[in-house]
Amino acid sequence: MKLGKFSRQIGLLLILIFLLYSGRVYASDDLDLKNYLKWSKTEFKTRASSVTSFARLIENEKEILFLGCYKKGRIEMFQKLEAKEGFRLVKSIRLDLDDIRDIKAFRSGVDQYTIVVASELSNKIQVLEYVESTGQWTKPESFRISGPTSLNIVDLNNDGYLDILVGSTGSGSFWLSNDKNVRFQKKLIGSAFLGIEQIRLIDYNEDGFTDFIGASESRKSLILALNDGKGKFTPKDIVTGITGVLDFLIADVDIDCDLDIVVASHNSKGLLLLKNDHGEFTEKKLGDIKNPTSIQTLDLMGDGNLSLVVSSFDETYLTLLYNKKGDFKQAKLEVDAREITKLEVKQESKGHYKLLTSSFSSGKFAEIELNVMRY
Ligand SMILES: [Ca+2]
Ligand SMILES: [Ca+2]
Ligand SMILES: [Ca+2]
Repeated sequence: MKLGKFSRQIGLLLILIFLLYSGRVYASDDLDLKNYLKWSKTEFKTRASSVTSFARLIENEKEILFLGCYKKGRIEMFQKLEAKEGFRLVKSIRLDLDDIRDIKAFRSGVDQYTIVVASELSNKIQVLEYVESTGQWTKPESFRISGPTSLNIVDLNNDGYLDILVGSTGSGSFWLSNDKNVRFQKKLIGSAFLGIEQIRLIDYNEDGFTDFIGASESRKSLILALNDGKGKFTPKDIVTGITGVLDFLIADVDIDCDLDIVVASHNSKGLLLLKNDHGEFTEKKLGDIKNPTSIQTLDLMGDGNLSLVVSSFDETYLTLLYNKKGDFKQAKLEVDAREITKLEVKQESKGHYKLLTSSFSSGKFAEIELNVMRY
């Protein structure tokens, strides 16, 4: 009899633990998050052991994912045709690459996508094409570049055709100029752009031409590259003494009408806000996050100000940094994650977000639906 009562108690305890665990949100401040944040997670399994990056294309209701997997180098294409559906595997291709550090994709024809892969270890950029109606892949071009780390698809010379901007850890970064038929010509950006770990696009001087900022490990700086509109760049170090950058974003996070920079670095600094003061940047540590891998913005307070969501390689949760008039309050969103390599946020509607994460150690990716209930 005693044992029966005991196991009933254990059962109740387990149910209680389960109830507490599902939808768990920790707040380290006075915000009562549980009352206005709801989330759910759906996981999808790839046929690889590791997902290092992904490219997400959104075409009305349809969503296409090209996942960069390891190892060997492999691309898996998933898609969902309607918002309420889950992702399904469509096609995959195996590449002879030692890693996939970054992957980007764009629609390059009515029936065709162009996919670009950067392999840091194989010192190679591989361009692929995928034809939807036949399900066929082709590999029209590849380029030897020393240690490519980051890719951006952007028209850099204003001819109306998308080019490929390549950040590389080697000496000098490159861009691949589109000849109007989705064939590319390699162009050196300049010897100042060396040791680049990550690149973000911005029209810094607001002249209509896309510039970029690169995080250079060898220069220990963030370098601004001003574009003359024809794909020629002038370099300028705008922040020095910055190392170990995995990701960064450029946005007005302290709400004083100028652009700041938030840096995720794998050294002891973790997450840093570089606050813009008339073009000079002052450093401030944000929250307490070990090995942050991706930073994204969303509006968690419902006031139009940008809050941050940060993934970490070491933690099983995502960190939310609530922006209260330029001050940040930290909270943990427990998503039971494993070694997140990339996080991307898509806003569905006001207060409704879909987050996508890829995992280094599980070969899975996950979609996390987040609803801010106070709207
Ligand atoms: Ca172009
Ligand atoms: Ca510009
Ligand atoms: Ca600012």
